[in-house]
Amino acid sequence: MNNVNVLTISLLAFGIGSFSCTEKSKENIKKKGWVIDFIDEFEFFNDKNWQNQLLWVNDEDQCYVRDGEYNTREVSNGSLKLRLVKLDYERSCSSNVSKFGKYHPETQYVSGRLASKNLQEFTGGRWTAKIKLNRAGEAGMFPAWWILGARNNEPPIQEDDENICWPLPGSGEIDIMEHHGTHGGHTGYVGRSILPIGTCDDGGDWWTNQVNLLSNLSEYNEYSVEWLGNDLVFRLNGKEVGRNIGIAGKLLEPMFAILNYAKISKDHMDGEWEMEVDWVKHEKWVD
Ligand SMILES: [Ca+2]
Repeated sequence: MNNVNVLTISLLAFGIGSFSCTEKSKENIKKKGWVIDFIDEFEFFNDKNWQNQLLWVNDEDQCYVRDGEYNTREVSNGSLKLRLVKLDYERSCSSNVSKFGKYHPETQYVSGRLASKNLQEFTGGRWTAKIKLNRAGEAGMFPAWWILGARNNEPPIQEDDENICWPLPGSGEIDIMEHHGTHGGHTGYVGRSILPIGTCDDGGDWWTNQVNLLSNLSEYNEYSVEWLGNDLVFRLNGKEVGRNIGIAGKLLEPMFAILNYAKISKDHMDGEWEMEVDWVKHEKWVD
């Protein structure tokens, strides 16, 4: 063997050796446990993650508007702000339609609602958002962080399979952080999964699986829901604070995230109600 061949073989051997080494280290760093498969840290508004959702539900008082109109949405300094804003006049709201085809009446209140529908949808796993409110405990406040089955038939309807009415399987609902100002005081919020009662018209049972929880709403906290075996576990800053037992399998369907600030009553309010979101993420469990 001449020197050139020895060199070639050595180089080949070295090459093969380092290739195996690379494969091995790739194998070593392959993640296990909870792995993030979606995160939005709100460095900018990413329309690959979120779209406006305009509709009228729960007889809500506000009108959802698009794209941060009236300062209802802002992404700045690494966070999302959704605001319920009082205007000094009533504006029309025919863009918000109920499931019975009724148009929202004119209103002085406008707000933002974002959904990750058809953009970021996941089955099971764990959803978390880091959220704070500028104010809490005022009559009518109804900010929420929640997830909904991807086949839900409410607007925007963009694919043929979005034809299942709330809250039947395919259109299931899990509320991760919902603050009802009239009942929640300054620290109360709820988590829950909604139980379908039977048909579309029967609606859902939202009280059986409701867990009444406490947090310092005006400071940043991490609110999660996690599929754990056949249970749904609600977490506050990583700690279990509530559990819906034996229900998780019934909600193992692709779901999208919703962030919104509603006004659930006709009560008077002044100024702005704001929900600030530092980030939203979804994680999957890898064995
Ligand atoms: Ca879809």
